[in-house]
Amino acid sequence: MSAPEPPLVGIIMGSQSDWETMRHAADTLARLGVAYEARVVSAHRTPDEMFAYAASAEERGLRVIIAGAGGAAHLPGMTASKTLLPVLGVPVHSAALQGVDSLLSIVQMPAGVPVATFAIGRAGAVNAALCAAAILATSFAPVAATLRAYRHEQTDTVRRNPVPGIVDGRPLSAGHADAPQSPGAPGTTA
Ligand code: RP5
Repeated sequence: MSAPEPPLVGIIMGSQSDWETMRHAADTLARLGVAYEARVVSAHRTPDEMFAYAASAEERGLRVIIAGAGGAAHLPGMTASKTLLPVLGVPVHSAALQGVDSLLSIVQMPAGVPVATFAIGRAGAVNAALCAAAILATSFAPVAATLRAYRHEQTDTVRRNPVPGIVDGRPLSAGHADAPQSPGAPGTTA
């Protein structure tokens, strides 16, 4: 049995409640064969752990950090302040303001410490993982190959299903639980 690969991507989130969103980043990295770790570290509930995580990330071998948070979402920016690694921020949907608060908190970093910001919710989590893979693909040829295959599969899925409401020969009603949210994306019927 071979030793598990050291993680290249760190997925962090401010609360256990964020996992429902952030698991889509984990699923996407797993599908692409990218080794990752996932942790709950909160900027305001466990600031010491958050600082230690960010400060040690580079020397532990991580190449990219994906940080998800909701509400007054300062985790991505605070993490970015303690590392030179690229930080990809995912705004988690919030009950009070539907994630617009999370989005604005993450995207409006003042000049000097960047956080790449993605869409609210699942789409942002999936795309943050794809972007992390694209960053890694510049150094790791196998990741580039897997990412290219993922794109081709996504394209093929759309071409194979040109009739609205019919996916792989099966009728799907709008809003049906099995309806694909985006062709080729993890966790869909594509
Ligand atoms: C943030 O507060 C977390 O990122 C989460 O999205 C939000 C709510 O956290 P819980 O009250 O559900 O733990 O820190």
